[in-house]
Amino acid sequence: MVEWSDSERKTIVSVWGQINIDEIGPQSLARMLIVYPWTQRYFGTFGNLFNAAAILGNPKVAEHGKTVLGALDKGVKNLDNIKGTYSKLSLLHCEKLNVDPDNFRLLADCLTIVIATKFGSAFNPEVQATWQKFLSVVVSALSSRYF
Ligand code: HEG
Repeated sequence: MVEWSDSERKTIVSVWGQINIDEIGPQSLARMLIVYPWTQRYFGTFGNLFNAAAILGNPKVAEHGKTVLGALDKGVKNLDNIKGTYSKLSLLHCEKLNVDPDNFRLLADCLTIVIATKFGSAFNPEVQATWQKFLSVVVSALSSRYF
C-alpha cells in the first residue's frame, strides 16, 4: 500500500491541474514512438509512422495520446486505490493488446520529459520526485495483472 503525504497529494493534483491533456497526451505518445521505435509494433493500424514528422503529424497518434493521458485522471482522483483503478486496463493490455509491460515505464518517462520541458524551472527536483512516484505507482498497477 502506497503512502502519500499531504504535500505529495497537493503536488500531484497541482501538476495534473496544469496539464493540458490535448497537448501533452499527443506529445508524450509521439515521443515514445520516436525515441523507442520498437513501441510502434503495437500501432500497426495507425498508418504512417515512417519518421518523426509523420508520427508528430499522425491524427491517430494524437487521438490515442489524449486517451492514454486522459486515463491518468482516474489515478489522480483515486490516489489511495491506484492498483484497483487500473486493474481492468492492466488485464486489457496483457491479454488483448499483448503490450510488453516494460513499455509502460518508457511512456511514463516520455511524459515526465514533456512536462519538464513545458514547466521549466517550476518542475524542480522535489516536484519531479513526487510526480515520478505517482507515475511509478501507475506503471506498477498497469503491470499488476500480468502475473
Ligand atoms: Mg495503452 C489502449 C491507457 C500505455 C498500447 N491504453 C489504451 C486505452 C487506454 C490506455 C485508456 C483504451 C482502452 C480501451 O479501449 O478500453 N496505455 C494507457 C495508459 C498507459 C498506456 C494509462 C500508460 C501510462 N499503451 C501503453 C503503452 C503501449 C500501449 C506503453 C504500447 C507501447 N494501448 C495500447 C494499444 C491500445 C491501447 C495498442 C489499443 C489502441 C487502439 O487500437 O485504439
